[in-house]
Amino acid sequence: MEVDEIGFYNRILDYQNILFLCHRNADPDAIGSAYTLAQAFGGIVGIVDGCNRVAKMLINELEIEIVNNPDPGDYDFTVVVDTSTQVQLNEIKLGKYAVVDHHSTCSLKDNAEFFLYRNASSTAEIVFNILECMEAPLMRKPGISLIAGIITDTGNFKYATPQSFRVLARIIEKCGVEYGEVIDILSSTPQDISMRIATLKAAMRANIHRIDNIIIATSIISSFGGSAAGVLTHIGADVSYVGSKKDGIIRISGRARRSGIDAGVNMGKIMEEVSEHYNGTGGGHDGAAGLDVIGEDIQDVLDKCVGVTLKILKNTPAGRN
Ligand SMILES: [Mn+2]
Repeated sequence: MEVDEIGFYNRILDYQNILFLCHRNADPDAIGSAYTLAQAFGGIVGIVDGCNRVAKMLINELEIEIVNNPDPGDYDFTVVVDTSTQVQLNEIKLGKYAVVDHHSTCSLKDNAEFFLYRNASSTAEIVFNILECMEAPLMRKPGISLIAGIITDTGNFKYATPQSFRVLARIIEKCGVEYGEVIDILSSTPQDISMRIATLKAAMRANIHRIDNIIIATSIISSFGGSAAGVLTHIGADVSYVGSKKDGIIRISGRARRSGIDAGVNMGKIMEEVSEHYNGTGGGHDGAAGLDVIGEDIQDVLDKCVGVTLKILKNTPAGRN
């Protein structure tokens, strides 16, 4: 059942001992949203299969208590945060659960007791709106975590909407945190040396496809595909796809710059379409998305991504400029 912010908090209040569960490789949006909800309603933040570099920093800096690979059976209720598919929770068995999410394709909501979906640029914005509806205060640490979630999920405001800025301003007013404090925390995150090497390799091995003024870059590395895809769009690609393979699962991370999005590219939709072709799962946002499929040939999946992208670009006026 779909609920609004008020419906969401009224229902949550019925439960105690709640697990606020993040998607695998949890990012600051997932951690910040889960942490803020756990602080407001009582409960604990759960993560499956670790979290990303910036999220780890946030957990240390804010001393967020987390439980690794929790069993939802140990809790009265689970709230799945910032997560759209069961695959993103690995094979964890959910009992009764609710969902709060901002991904346009969210299959988890089908079996949820209730769900709150908003077309927002981050789950953090939705969580803040829940708190505002409750007229609940926002403490410093949850405030910092929500701001970090908005900054990272909007790609440093590249994909921000007017609403992202409005919510950010209200969070700053409410929790008394300086925006610069959060920037300091985020920028002090050291970059892992293996990540820097992977990113350089991705650039070195990149294949480039050009259609008029749009450049699509693809590459294959063994890990850090998401950051590498981001870097490829920073150094010149309008659209990038980086593939890697682990335990027979091919994972592709895709990124698009504003120029790519304006030319008609929607990474979330492309990843969904390509993943369906291979009976896998995929999705995400306009500018950042990913897919997981079972298979052997990474290049074949990358070629399919490029094929779908070219088809879109050929059919839109911007792509023919
Ligand atoms: Mn998110």
